Amino acid sequence: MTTVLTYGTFDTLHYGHIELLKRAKELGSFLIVGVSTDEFNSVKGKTSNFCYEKRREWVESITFVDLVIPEYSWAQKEVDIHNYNVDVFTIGDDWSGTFDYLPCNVFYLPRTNAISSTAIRNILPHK
Ligand code: C2G
Repeated sequence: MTTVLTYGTFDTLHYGHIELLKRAKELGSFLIVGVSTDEFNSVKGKTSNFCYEKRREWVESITFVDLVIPEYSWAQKEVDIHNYNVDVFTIGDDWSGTFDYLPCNVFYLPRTNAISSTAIRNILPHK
């Protein structure tokens, strides 16, 4: 079994996220997704339209995602890689080079153009 790991906020889950996760799963046979908690979002300097519980629920509803875990810090990646025997770490190429230090295979996948949570947030009715 080849275990793949990725992380993200996944706010206003959209097809760009789905395409990323689909390609991540194609890199192995078991896909683990770390969803950023609301608290870690603040650390990342990101705001979300939706709370962690909703964002997690929607990622868990994706049939080819095998396990969802909380992402609560930058430093947990090495711990998760060890604890889950991760073979492959992958993420969008907006992070290219950032995670080369991780102790497993690292792949940066091209992002899907023209769609973003920011663009969606701008057309959603403001709370
Ligand atoms: N993504 C994509 N295409 C888009 C938008 C996002 O491929 N149009 C990818 C991103 O590259 C990332 C994943 O979808 O791999 C989740 O994107 P975000 O929710 O923006 O996550 P991010 O803020 O990049 O968090 O520790 C890593 C961070 O938690 C990553």
